Amino acid sequence: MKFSVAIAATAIALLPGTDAWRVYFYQLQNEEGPSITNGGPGHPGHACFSNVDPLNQKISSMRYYSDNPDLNTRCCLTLYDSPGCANAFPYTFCRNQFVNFNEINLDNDVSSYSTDCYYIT
Ligand SMILES: [Ca+2]
Repeated sequence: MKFSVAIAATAIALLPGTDAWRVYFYQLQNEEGPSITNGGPGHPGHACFSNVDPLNQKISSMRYYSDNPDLNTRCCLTLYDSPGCANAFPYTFCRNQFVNFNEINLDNDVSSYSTDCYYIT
């Protein structure tokens, strides 16, 4: 009995998106096609993720999870036109959401992204 409880707890801990910021980028609209994902604990501060290889200039949709309830932090995601977090697009994503990039004129254009995490007050 104790063993099965431990397995269940481990499975929940490994589920992405349940306890930290996480982003999924998809080559096609509506979360279809090849994808990449990344995430982190959401410690306060800024971080640049300098490329989206192998989907550079190919991303068409995004699923984003912003919060880490355990740390009480939230992360805002910024997208960039160029690698190395250069040439920011004028959009910041600070909540759980899904976006088809053609709806905001970013289809096949994103090349890097950054996070800015802070404590939710
Ligand atoms: Ca671009």
